[in-house]
Amino acid sequence: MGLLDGRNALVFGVANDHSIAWGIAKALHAEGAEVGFSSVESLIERRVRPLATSIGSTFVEPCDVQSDEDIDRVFARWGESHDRLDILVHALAFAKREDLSGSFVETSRDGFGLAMDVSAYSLVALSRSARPFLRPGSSIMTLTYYGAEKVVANYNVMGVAKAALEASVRYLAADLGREGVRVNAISAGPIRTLAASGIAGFKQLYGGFDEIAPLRTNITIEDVGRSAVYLASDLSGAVTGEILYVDGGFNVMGVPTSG
Ligand code: NAD
Ligand code: 0WE
Repeated sequence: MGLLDGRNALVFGVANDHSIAWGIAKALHAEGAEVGFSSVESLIERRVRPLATSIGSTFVEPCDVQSDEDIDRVFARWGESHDRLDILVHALAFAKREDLSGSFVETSRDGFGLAMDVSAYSLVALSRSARPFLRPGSSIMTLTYYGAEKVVANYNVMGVAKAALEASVRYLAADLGREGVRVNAISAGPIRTLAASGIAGFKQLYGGFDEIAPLRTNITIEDVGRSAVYLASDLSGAVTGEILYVDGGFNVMGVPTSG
């Protein structure tokens, strides 16, 4: 008996086996959910398909979330084999590398728009396309980061995009609540994924994290996966519009305790 027996899920954002999206997919599957995947085309055959196959998934569709056509096609394909969607996972973000270091004040109009489009607007677009498939009890979730609310060095335009994403979670929750659909975000502590590799200052940030967080440990994709099961399941049936911190308590600290 799993918490998600008989449910299906569509997970956007797997790049490889270090991806938070993969940690979530594994955890949903372990509780009995059937999981479909969507990722950017270039990753599908080499990276995503083998992972999908390993948990018995056959639905694997390419999608660049900047394209309305791509989004429409993924949900049209979903509709060919499914009459509903119980769990929608949005675990993707992008900003130009040059906008993730140096001064935020230097952010270009173009770079600002790109980060907002891929990292925030895409949740609205995916939620709208998913809507015909959503039922009372369906759950939408996205991934955010502390840099949305406090300044984190170098996170820059992504912090602004995550602030827009978190506000979008609240507005979507208000819109979809009357249909019994819940919308929440997980604010995860730093994890060494593809998106975190090669980031200026990430090593420093990651290094100090386990000395400051109350639980004194780094966060894993399995930690995020277990909390995602809660948000996907009826255990969180009265929870919507929330930001759930999966950060070992890091965000509650003001002046860190020494030792
Ligand atoms: P990741 O690199 O494994 O995943 C990011 C995904 O975004 C990739 O699969 C990439 O293909 C996808 N993506 C980028 N542009 C896209 C586009 N135009 N269309 C479709 N997909 C696109 O890294 P991750 O750390 O697992 O990131 C997943 C989510 O978690 C992101 O929203 C990220 O901001 C968030 N997050 C990450 C951390 C961390 O420390 N790693 C912490 C908190 C939140
Ligand atoms: O949301 C993120 C990272 C998102 C991300 C990562 C990249 C790297 C490669 C978005 N766009 C790109 N573009 C690229 O070209 N995180 C929460 C991880 C992260 O990123 C940071 C962090 C943390 C934590 C950037 C600076 C400082 C801290």
